[in-house]
Amino acid sequence: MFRKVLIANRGEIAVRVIRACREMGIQVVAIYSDVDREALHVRFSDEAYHCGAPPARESYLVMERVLEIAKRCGADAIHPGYGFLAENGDFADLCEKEGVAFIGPKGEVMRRMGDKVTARRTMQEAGVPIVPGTTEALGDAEAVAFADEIGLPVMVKASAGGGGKGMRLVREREDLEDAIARARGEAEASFGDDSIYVEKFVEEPRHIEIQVLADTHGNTIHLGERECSIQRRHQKVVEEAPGNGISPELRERMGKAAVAAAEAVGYLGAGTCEFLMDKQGDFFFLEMNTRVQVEHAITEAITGIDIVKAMIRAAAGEPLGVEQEDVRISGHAIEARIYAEDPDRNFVPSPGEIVVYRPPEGIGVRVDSGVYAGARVTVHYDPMVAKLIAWGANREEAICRTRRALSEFAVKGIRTSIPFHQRLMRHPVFLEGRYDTGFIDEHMDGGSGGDPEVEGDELRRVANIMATIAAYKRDKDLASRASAPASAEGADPWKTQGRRAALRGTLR
Ligand code: MV4
Repeated sequence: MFRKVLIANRGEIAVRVIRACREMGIQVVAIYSDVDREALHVRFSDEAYHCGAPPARESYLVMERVLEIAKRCGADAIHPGYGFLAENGDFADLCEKEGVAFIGPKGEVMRRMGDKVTARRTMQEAGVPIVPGTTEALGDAEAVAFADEIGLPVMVKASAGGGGKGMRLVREREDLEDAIARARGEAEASFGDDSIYVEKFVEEPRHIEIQVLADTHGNTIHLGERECSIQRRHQKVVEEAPGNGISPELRERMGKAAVAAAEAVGYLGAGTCEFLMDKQGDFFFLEMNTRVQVEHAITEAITGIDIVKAMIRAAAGEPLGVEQEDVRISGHAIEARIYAEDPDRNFVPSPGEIVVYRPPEGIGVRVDSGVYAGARVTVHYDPMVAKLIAWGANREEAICRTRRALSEFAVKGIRTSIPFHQRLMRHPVFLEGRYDTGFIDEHMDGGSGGDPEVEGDELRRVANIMATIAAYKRDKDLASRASAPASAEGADPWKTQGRRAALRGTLR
C-alpha cells in the first residue's frame, strides 16, 4: 500500500480523499494556491505545499509543479480528485514516467474516453448500445449527408467536447449547415480540435449513470446506477440512487454494459458510464468519466462500499475484494449540491466570507464540504460549498430526511442554493419521480424564483402524493412532524435575532 499520497485538488473532494487516506493509515500531502492557505484540506493534511497563484492554470493545473512537489516530499501516489488534472491522460503518463503512481486509469484510457468519437467506436465494438450516429469524425458534407440519412432532429457534437460543450440541436433542415459550422467553430475555439460527429436527438432523455470499479486482477464490477437528470445548464443539482423506476433486470443490463465498456479499455479504479435513457427505457452510452465523481457518495450510501478507498487500493495493485454477487443495494440516497449561488437572482455567484456554518446532523445524514465558519468562497474555483447526502430506507424517507436536513443547514455570509433545494424537495413532479433532463427548465422557471406552479390535474396529483407521504410519516410515527406548519421547515433555524433569543430563553 502507498505510504504517502499527494492530493492534487482542493475543497470537499480533497477533504474526502484525505479522510480515506487517514482511515487507511496513509500520510496526506495537500497543495494550495495563494487563496487556499487556510483551506480545510490544508488544515486536515499532514504536510502542505504552495502551488501557485489563485487561477487554476497557475496552480492546481500546473502538471510539472504538482509532480515536482510529489517527488520532493516523497509521495508515492497522486490522487487527482475530480476536475483540474483528473482526466488529463498526459498528466497520468507524466506521473508514471516519473515513478509516482496516478490513482486512476492509464493515460491512454483517459484519452480514448476523452475523444467522444473514439469512445463511441470502442463501445460499439464492445457491444455497448450507443446513440445512433456516426463513429467517425465528419467533414461538413458528410455531416449533412448523414443527418439527412438518419433524419432530423439530430445533435451535432464536438468530438473533444463532453458535458454539453460544443453541442448543437438541429430540428429544421435549413439550420443544419449553419449548426455544423458553428459547432465546428466552437470546438476549435474551446478545444483546439474541430472534429465533430452527428447523433440522432433523443427527446426528453434521462441521465442515468453506472458506477464501475476495476482492479489489476481482472475484476470489474458495477455498483448500480445514479439518476442525474436534475441539472441546470449541464450542471448537476440533485442526484439520487437508485434511479426512478429502474428494475433489477434493467439495472443488470445497464450494469453489464458498463462493465463491458470498462473491460473493453482495460479500465482501472473508479469510473462512471453515462447513459441517456429514452421514454421507452432504452439506454445509450453517452460518455465515460474516468475519475471519482461528485455524486459518488450516494452510491456509497446504498452499497456501503467506500469508492475512494477502492480506487486507492486498486491503484496500489490490491484486489477489489468485492464480487458482483456481494454488491447489495439497500434503501435510497439523495444528494443535494449546495452552491454559493443566489437562486433568487438567477444563480449569480455569491462569493464571500462564510460567517455561520452549521451543517445538519442526525440519522442518515452525511455532509461533505471543504468550508467552515470564517472560510472565504472565492470566484476562482467551482462554487460548490457542500454536498448533503441523505439516506432513507426508501425514497420517501430519503426525501423527508433531505428536507429535514436542509431545514437544519445554516450558512450565513453568502447566498446558497439551499432555498432552491427546499422548493425542489416539495415539487410534485420530483416527488412523483417522473422527471427528465428538462425538469428545471419546464417546472422550476429555469431554476430561478417562484414556488412550483401547480394547476388542475396536477393539483390533484400533488394532493395524492402529499397524502401518501403524510400517511407514510404517520406509519413511521412521525405524525407530529408531518402536521407541523409548512413554514417551520422553511424557517431560518439558527440565525435570526428573535429566534436566537428565544432559543437562549428555552435553554435557560
Ligand atoms: C444528447 C441529448 C439528446 N440526444 N445527445 C448534454 C450533455 C452531454 N453530456 C450530452 N448531452 C445531451 N446529449 C443526444 N443524441 C441530450 C443531452 C442533454 C442532457 C444530457 C444529460 C443530462 C442533461 C442534459 C441536458 C440537456 C441536454
